[in-house]
Amino acid sequence: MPNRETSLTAEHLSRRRAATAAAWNLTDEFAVVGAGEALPIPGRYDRTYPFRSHSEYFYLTDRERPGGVLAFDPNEGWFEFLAPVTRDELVWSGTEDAQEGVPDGASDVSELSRWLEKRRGHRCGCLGAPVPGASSDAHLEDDLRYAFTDVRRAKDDVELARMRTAEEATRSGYLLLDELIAEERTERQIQIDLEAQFFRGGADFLAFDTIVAGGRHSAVLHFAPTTRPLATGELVLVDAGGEYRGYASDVTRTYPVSCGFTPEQEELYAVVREALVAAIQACKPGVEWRDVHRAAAHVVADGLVAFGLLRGATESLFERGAVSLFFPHGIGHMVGLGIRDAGGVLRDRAAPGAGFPPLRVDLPLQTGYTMTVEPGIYFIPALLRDQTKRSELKDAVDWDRVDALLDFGGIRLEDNILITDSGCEVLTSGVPLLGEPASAGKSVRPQSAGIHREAASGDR
Ligand SMILES: [Mn+2]
Repeated sequence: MPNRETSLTAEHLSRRRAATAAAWNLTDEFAVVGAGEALPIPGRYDRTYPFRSHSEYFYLTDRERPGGVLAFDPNEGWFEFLAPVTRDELVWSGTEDAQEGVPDGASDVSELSRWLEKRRGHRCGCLGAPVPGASSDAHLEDDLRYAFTDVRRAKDDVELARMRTAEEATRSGYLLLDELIAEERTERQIQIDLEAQFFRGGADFLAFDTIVAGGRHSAVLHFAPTTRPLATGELVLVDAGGEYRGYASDVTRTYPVSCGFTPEQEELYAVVREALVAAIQACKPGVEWRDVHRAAAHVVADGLVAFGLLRGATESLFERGAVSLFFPHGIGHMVGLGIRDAGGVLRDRAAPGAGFPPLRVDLPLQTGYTMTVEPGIYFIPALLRDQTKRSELKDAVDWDRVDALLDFGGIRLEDNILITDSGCEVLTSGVPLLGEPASAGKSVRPQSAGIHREAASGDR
């Protein structure tokens, strides 16, 4: 069994901090990283939204607690300032091992102002949530965040262990969907049972708001479940994931309700699945993420030509925007510490060019990166009724066919991958794709040296 130790040791923390300090390469400046404060819910007296530390703070402290500040002076090292635990807090919300005051090795956050005062006149870069009393130099802040984001991209063993725990919880929920999805059940009922199973399966939080979208709703990319019952012949798209100790999983599957796919659904499902496989096969160190997108988009283009919806050559359909009418989002994003992890666009790079949707991630992949791969084909009336597009793409799209499919909904398939030295590992291989039993996943997917797809029942 791979190392599944999900607790962060002092060594991990000092390794992360050392890598960060090296990337910052400060001489005369200093940095502060804020945890943030619990946000009051307007009008609800002392109620607050669930607190999550800023990811930049959490990565360097592993603390899920408001009010803290981690500070770094290149000549004196790291300083930790914490909001002291109060007696009231112990009475109302204290955990078993919490004690009044601040733990050894940390200072009361009220001492931060003195620490800042001592460094007055030096430039300060403020990361994480805003730090009261610190005035951030915007240029330095940008540089520090840019370097730090790069440090955070490749996952260490504790991060991966937490992600695997989250993936396992998510898998246990998805395995229930077979019985949950049925005619007359509502999106909401499915959501409730799915989320409960995530928690039973070991999740300690939801990675994001669960999407359960039946029928036409499946063409809305981030649809919130309703009490509308599912009907036979519809598609239902489920995009959901559990989280564990801050680390997320993010899986999408699309299913037929009750009696299997219609021929049109089946054909388009096969195209999306082929796009998923092609994109995953493209993932290895050094490959540009935009090229992973392009690989999936080309499969979608060819599939829609074969389906009879598009006419023309693959790359030209992509560049002219005919593909993004039906696949309007990027191929995926970085996932890990939260559902949107340290992605971003490398500096000084031009937009990827015609045909691409806005990309949240535009950089070359490296070993240790964890990404979602999530192609889709949707019939989104808001995009497909656009008269300008209709005249621009008059020859490339069979618009009569489009009109007949405006109620089709959408299909998306999403896995999470870990970039390895030789290719990638599919972290979510335990969640079955239709036509592919989870336990036999490895043998059903096209063989490729680049993909390592673990058997779901094996050692994870
Ligand atoms: Mn996603």
